[in-house]
Amino acid sequence: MKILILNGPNLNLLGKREPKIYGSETFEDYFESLKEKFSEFELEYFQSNHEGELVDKLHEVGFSYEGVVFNAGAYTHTSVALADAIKGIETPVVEVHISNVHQREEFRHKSYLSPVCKGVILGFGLLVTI
Ligand code: CA2
Repeated sequence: MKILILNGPNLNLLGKREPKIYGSETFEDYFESLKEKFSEFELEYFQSNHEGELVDKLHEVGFSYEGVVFNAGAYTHTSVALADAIKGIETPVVEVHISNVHQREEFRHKSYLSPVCKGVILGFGLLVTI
């Protein structure tokens, strides 16, 4: 089962800045623990700060992978292009956020992606447990 973990802008800074909001673990270390914990899945990780590259990646995997776990970062609150891309592919996409965006600024309460995603998970930090 192929699953893509897709991260958007600034998430390459995880573990390096703002530890109070986003924790102190780098995504690369976190990804290693995910691969160990979920060894029955074929996990792939891709991060980009560029909207078009995220669209391209969704198109690339969106007819062959079983799922995408997508933290679109700030594009969540702005991107019609990403919403259209999610709507246009067959693979189900789950929207995730590390922080509880509803406890934060008003502009983070709006998601263009939630209506076209299979589900939404937010506010649990980088939790590996199921
Ligand atoms: O809580 C989340 O996962 C967010 O998607 C993170 C985005 C933010 O714009 C969304 O509203 C909620 C920001 C990602 C920035 O990540 C950083 C990590 C470390 C240091 C600085 C930024």
